[in-house]
Amino acid sequence: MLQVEGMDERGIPDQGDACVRRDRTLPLRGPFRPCYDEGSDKMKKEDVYKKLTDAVVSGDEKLSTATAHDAISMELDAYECIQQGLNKGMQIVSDLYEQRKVFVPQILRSARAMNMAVEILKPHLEVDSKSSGTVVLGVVEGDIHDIGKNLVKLLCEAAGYTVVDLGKSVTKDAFVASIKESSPQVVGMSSLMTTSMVGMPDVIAAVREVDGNIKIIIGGGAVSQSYADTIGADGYADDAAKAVKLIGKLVGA
Ligand code: B12
Repeated sequence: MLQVEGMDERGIPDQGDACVRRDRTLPLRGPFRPCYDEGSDKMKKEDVYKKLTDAVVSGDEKLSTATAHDAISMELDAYECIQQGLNKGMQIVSDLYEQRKVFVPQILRSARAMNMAVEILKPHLEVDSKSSGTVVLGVVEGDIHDIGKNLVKLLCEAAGYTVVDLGKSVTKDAFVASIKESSPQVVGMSSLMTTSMVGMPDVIAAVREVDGNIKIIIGGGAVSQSYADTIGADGYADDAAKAVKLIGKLVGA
């Protein structure tokens, strides 16, 4: 079988010597190689975050869901598990994809491992009960990359915002129809592709024509603060937690 540099024979990224079990007599669960001492009676929260990260990197949904359950029984903060564990794993997989060390099937397995763990953690997110406002979110037309947008949605909801999720490949007309219907304080657009980000200025113009007070923010791997400045967006954030802070600043929450 072809073995890629930096990966084992199953296509799992090499995690270095620190992750290789010393005691190989215990059965391994799935393709994951634990980085903590299974003999010790207590896992630290850092071990759980690391395990969640590794489960996403190796696309191991059994491990990601089992670890999410462990996190809940240990009463760990669900938000931190998503940010420090699952999201970190997805960023690692994205980088490996860029380096051509993993390919589409692995990416999809990783996304599934992450989403299944998120579903378990979601009900345990501490949700701010006062509604802080309405945010319309969508991935711009021609772009189907919605993993990042879904994380932004999740953390916005946890912060108490009502989120109208327009999904992926959202047309300008769909953004406009949605703001007419839900009168949001903020519209957030996501783009991961240079071919789709060019549609953002048109959406901004159309939204402003309907309501000049709505704040418009952008994010996703294809865009940057300087692109946001160029097209006249009200803000940019490079991760979901920063997106929530940015929204809070813009709506004065
Ligand atoms: C996963 C992935 C896929 C998956 C998507 C699954 C899904 N449901 O999303 C699949 C395999 C389907 C896919 C398909 C394609 N992909 Co792809 N994909 C990726 C990959 C590896 C990771 C993206 C990702 O999910 N990252 C993890 C998330 C958590 O990060 P994120 O999206 O950046 O989101 C964070 C922040 O940006 C921010 N954020 C995100 N949105 C928003 C919104 C707001 C308002 C704010 C404030 C913040 C914010 O918060 C998020 C969480 O922290 C990237 C490579 C990369 N390094 O990004 C390529 C990449 C985006 N894909 C690429 C391409 C070309 C494609 C395809 C065209 C491939 C093909 N030839 O068919 C198709 C696209 C079809 C289409 N029309 O969209 C290119 C784009 C190149 C470019 N510059 O235009 C990339 C960059 C890979 C590459 N270098 O070639 N892809």
